[in-house]
Amino acid sequence: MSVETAAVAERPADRPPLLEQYRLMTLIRRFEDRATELFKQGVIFGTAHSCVGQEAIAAGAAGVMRDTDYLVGHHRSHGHLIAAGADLRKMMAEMFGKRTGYCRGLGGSMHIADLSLDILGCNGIVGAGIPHACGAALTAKLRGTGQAAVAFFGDGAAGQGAVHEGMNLAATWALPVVFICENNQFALSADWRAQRAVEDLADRASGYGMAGEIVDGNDLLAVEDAVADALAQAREGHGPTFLELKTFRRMQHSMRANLPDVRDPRLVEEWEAKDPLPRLARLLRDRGELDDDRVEAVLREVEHDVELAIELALADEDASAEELLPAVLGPQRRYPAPAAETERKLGFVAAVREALELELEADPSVILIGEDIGKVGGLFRATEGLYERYGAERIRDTPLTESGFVGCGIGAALTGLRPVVELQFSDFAGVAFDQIMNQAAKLRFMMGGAPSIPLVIRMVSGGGVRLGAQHSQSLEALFAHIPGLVVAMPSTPYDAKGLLSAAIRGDNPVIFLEQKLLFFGEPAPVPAERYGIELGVGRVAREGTDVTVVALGALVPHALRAARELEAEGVSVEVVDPRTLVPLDIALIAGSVAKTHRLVVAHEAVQFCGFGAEIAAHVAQHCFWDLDAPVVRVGAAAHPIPYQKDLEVATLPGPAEIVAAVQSLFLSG
Ligand SMILES: Cc1ncc(C[n+]2csc(CCOP(=O)(O)OP(=O)(O)O)c2C)c(N)n1
Repeated sequence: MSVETAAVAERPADRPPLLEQYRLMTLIRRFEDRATELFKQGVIFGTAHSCVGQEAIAAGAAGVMRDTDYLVGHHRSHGHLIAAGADLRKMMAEMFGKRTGYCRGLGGSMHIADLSLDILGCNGIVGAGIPHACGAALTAKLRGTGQAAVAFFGDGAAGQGAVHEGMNLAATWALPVVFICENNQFALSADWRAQRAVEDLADRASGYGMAGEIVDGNDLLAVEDAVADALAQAREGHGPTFLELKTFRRMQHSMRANLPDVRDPRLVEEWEAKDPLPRLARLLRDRGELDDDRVEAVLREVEHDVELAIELALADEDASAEELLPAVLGPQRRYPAPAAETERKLGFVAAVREALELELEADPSVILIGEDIGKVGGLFRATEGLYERYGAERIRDTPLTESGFVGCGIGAALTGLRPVVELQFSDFAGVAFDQIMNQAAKLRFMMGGAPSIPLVIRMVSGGGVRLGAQHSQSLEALFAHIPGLVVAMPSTPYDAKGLLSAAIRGDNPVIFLEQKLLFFGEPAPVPAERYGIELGVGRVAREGTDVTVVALGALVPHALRAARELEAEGVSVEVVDPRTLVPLDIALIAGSVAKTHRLVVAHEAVQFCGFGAEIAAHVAQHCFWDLDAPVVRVGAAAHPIPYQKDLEVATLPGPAEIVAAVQSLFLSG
């Protein structure tokens, strides 16, 4: 009896019959071969990646996963999707750019997801899905559902920061995740042998403090056993496992196949002989479960399934432009105004804290994630006391791993939690930027506008406290430039509480900017009750008739001071606070300009390419005939924030700059 035949004898009865696994692997191969042909014919475009040669991994993992386990794929995931039960027609339709595709033609091959099957998506950014799997596993753990997350990635991805961060986070929090590294030996042209100093990638597992195992990825039975064991460990609370599945990519890197294949032909030949499909066929023949007729019959069946999917998908309607904008952000919710005026006063940070507390109280799916937010209560004390009240599970202190925990928040948001992630300074967004820009902002769109991503990323922003160039930036324009992010920038304690509450209750990723200078402002009235302010609705902070000053965040109090000074000169200033930059209440701004005929836009951020340019351009184009003078911008000079006190003060615009800007309008008018 061969080793494999012996393994079959011990194979648990609850696994899919081997013949079914053979059929599944044949189906995946047929799908990939036909997709490759269709790519060459120009029916599929862009890029797509064949998993031929790696089918045993997809079938083996799916064979032992529960239907409810979360699956996170990568760019080479057609096999994982098919094995998890994805609809072939919708997959083909997606690759054809049809509106019946999984992502309505907005995502393409690399972004197919099916949340109804707990397939959380694939990824065009190598390694980026790993933290999402951690977030899904966190949801499962906190809810005690017994689900686990399985994340696939390649040997190339194993070098990515997001992978390291995700693995460390998963091990630290003992999350139920199985990390499946499909070591197909090449990352595009990069031979894995030249990409690491460890003997095997799974050696890294011990460095994270998790179990690691090297598995023959072309042996279906070995894959099933390894993944089943890892899933059992995960479900029993023993945390994640790193499985390195040795395999080989039989085809070129992508279906486009436009690059030279640098792989040694002898290696290609060697692994051709180890192809998992004939290998399983041999085993089945040895056991008398497969013969030529059955092979033919299976081929005919899968050909029929794939051809039918292609035929139906080809007849479907193309993706339509009407789908585009609604897919970017979910609708904003409206909230009733607080019942009564109040005399009670809070500072800015206390108002933020109160919003967090009320949302934690109202909704058990709200959790907070960030560095030093627990016992310390956050660097600026916005989470003070929440750890004591809501405990370590919901107020989650993290390792220093911004990319890891922002990505974890995304995965948690995709699976039903409402995470509020704190970045201590908006400057640190740089190390989490892929998760913000390519993941949080784009997942809804790339998945066809379907999923909600209720994720709030709070960031302390701006200068004024001598923290230097890397802790003082105002980066709102950067975020506002990325479709798919709501950007909130409150200027009062009242707005901070109401906007944050709305951000947490809403269905979109929100960048919530808390400007440091506002922390030192006078306490102001804030109702004690839970209330929300619709994101996208600005306010007139002060009425006036001669000039409109649109001010952002910390510049609102400066603009109000400037307005008081200018009043003494007989100039009546209207101060408009947009409160959110995305969505932007442009109607409020345009209405004010129609009344005052003059506009100054002021923000703390660098003026060059700042958000003020967007407002100025809009008004210049759409309100031109209302203007009696050019639009003037106030912002910081184009250099990083300096440390030295006088230099920092001189860099940040204040009331004097706004006064001067307003005066210049009347001189030129
Ligand atoms: C962050 C990032 N870097 C580079 C690329 C370009 N790229 C796409 S796939 C790929 C190779 C990935 O190799 P691996 O993770 O081993 O997966 P495989 O393609 O072998 O399945 C590269 C370099 C990318 N998409 N994302």
